[in-house]
Amino acid sequence: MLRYWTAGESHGKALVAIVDGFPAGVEIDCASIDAELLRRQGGYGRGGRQRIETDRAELLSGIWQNRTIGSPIALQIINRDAKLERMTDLDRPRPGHADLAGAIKYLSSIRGVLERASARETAARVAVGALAKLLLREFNITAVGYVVELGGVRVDAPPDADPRGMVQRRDASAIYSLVPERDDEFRSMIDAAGKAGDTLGGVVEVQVFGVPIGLGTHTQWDRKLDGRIAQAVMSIQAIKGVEIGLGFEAARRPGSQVHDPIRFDPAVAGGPSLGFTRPTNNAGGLEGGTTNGQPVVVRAAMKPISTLRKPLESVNLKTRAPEEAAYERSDVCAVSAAGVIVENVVAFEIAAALVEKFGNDSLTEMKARSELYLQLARQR
Ligand code: EPS
Repeated sequence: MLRYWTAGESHGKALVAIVDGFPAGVEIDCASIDAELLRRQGGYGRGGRQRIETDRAELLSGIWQNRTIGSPIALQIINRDAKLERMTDLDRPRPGHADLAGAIKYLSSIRGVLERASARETAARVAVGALAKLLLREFNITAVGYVVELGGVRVDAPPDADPRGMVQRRDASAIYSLVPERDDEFRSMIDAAGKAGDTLGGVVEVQVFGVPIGLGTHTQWDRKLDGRIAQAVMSIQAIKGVEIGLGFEAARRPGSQVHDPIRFDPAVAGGPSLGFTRPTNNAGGLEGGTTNGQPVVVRAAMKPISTLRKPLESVNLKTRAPEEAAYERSDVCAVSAAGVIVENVVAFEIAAALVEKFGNDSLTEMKARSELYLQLARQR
């Protein structure tokens, strides 16, 4: 079982993660983990905090001579803005944040709640996902995340089955969409929202290429891979909706325009689909909670950041009298960052499913078992 936990407050000393069940023998590439952390800090519309931090993952255990050894991997990301002890409490909860529900539930300060609820925690999840990608790389599995909608405006790209081309276009875009030519339009929207003291949300999409047929299972509800992905993605700060493949659109179409016909092409029998091709991928690579050899497609809806410079109505928790919500430094738009976070969170769930199928002791055994399985599956 591959799993992880995170710890850390937004302005505490560090963010920490422990990854348990990571197979031995995977080569560690710290630069690729830090590159993901840098991407998470970027995207047009981020706030002042990102100018203070230079996030780097320091691996503290589970590695010897640059390879994993099968032990738990502990990592930390130091917070430069570690000023928690000097920070005061808030008395007016901000609508949309965990402030009100958290302070009541824990009979505590708002500060104690917001520091852990903050999306700063996603830096740890990105580092963990980037680590999982080093395992996926060994099986030629690639995850690509990008923005498909921002502030209610869609940014559709022509379909592309080549992850490298997608990554190139996404990395050329200031908002991490696949259409950098439209950046100016979105920059202006973000600028206008910022000037108005408002914030913008959006939708991000992740495609995972090269996933073999047969990860996950139909046999038990909590092992269905679509369900696991949905839980992992929904738990990301500010995410309010998750779709797989066509998602909600599937409910609006007749079955003949939803389900992906099955064909067989011996020319691609050596690939992850074992030759079973689909002219469409409306299922988003998952049928019956199991991968079907097509790319896994996940979309997530991010609400606009809840901290507004022009605050909404709230109540002073000391007096219960109406007052404006508190304001703390924040982003105008973090949808680009959400693209990076969802990409890495989904990558982790795919890696966990891979480990579940092929074992988590060593990469060598995983590869041998994967080969044997593919060989048996081709004969099925
Ligand atoms: C974030 C760090 C935070 C916020 C943001 C995300 O830093 P600070 O509170 O010091 O400005 O910028 O968090 C939120 C907007 C939120 O709602 O949680 C980060 O590193 O991503």
